[in-house]
Amino acid sequence: MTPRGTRRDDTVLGRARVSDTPELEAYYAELADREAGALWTVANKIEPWYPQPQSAPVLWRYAELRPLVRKALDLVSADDAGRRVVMLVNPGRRDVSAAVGLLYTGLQIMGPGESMTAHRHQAAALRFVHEGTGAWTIVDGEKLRVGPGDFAITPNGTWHEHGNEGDDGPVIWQDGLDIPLVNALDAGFYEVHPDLHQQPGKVVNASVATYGGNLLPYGAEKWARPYSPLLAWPWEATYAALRGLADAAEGSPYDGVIAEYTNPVTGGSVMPTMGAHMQLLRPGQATRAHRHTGSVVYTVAKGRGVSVIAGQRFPWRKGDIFVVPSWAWHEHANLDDSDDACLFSFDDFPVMRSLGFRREEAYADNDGHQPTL
Ligand code: GTQ
Repeated sequence: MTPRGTRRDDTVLGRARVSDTPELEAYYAELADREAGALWTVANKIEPWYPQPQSAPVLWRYAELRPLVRKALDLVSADDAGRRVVMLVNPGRRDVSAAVGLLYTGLQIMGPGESMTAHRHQAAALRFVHEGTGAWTIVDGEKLRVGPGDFAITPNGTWHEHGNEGDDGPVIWQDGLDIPLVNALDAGFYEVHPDLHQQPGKVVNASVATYGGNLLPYGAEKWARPYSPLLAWPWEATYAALRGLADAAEGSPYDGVIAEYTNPVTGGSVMPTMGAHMQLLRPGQATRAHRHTGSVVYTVAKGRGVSVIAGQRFPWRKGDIFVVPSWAWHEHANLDDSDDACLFSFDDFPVMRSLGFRREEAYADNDGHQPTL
């Protein structure tokens, strides 16, 4: 990424350009003694010309993570750990346990027959299932059964507990949470369920039955919460929708055939702090580069390809997870000439939009493609 404000930028009128002198250094020390400081010593840093993310682009290979995640099964019980999760930590964001920007992600593993107690917290969560059958989660009393490729949400403040009722091996799903955002705003709360477990309603995947058919059911206008009443999106329907969309529409020059998981009542993002998308790259398709404010965590749902992020090439295959920091140039390519590739992603775009921070730019040079390092 381009280094912060070049010397030329910083000599522009209106930017701080004060050199240290012994008098000034003594003065800074006096200010520091009183928990104060001179703005001009930090102005160019705290008001950059454009975003300067601490996060680096990173790709985590599923083939490398999977054995490590499975190892945790023998090392800690799910209940002792609370949640048995291997988190993915950006080298520039270790201090806040973020994968990128203010987004957290991790791989959670549950052995056959395991279950954990219920809790709720200020942070919102989402799940994308990597492998295994028998996974379930109960979200505010609704039991959801989820399998590979399924997407589910745990909106902030909802009670949730998870388990694996299958008998043929562990389940690995990916958690995405806005924990670093909640902590950055000093707004975190956490509660254990008074009975340790919820009493689930009788109908499994009730919200999918109610809202999952592209029809707005009677009474939907009464839904007044700031998140989607639909809590899960099965892979088969999502993939079929993307295939249909690919037949009917051109898609985005930057993302291929892309669609957002939405709140069926408002058409908006599934939760107020995090959005999620599924995108399909046609066989051999290579998109053009763009950049935007907002951080994104991608998971390869299908196929193999490569993404170029801030000039760096990241080849990927199914299960791999990679991140695009805010304002980093990025483009994606499907390296298979006969099959499509799919990328699941979640992001902080709803936060960017609601605060008026959304900006986007196309990469103009070189036919829309970055030169790679
Ligand atoms: O499922 O409740 O990966 O609270 C991190 C924190 C999962 C969860 C995580 C959590 C959860």
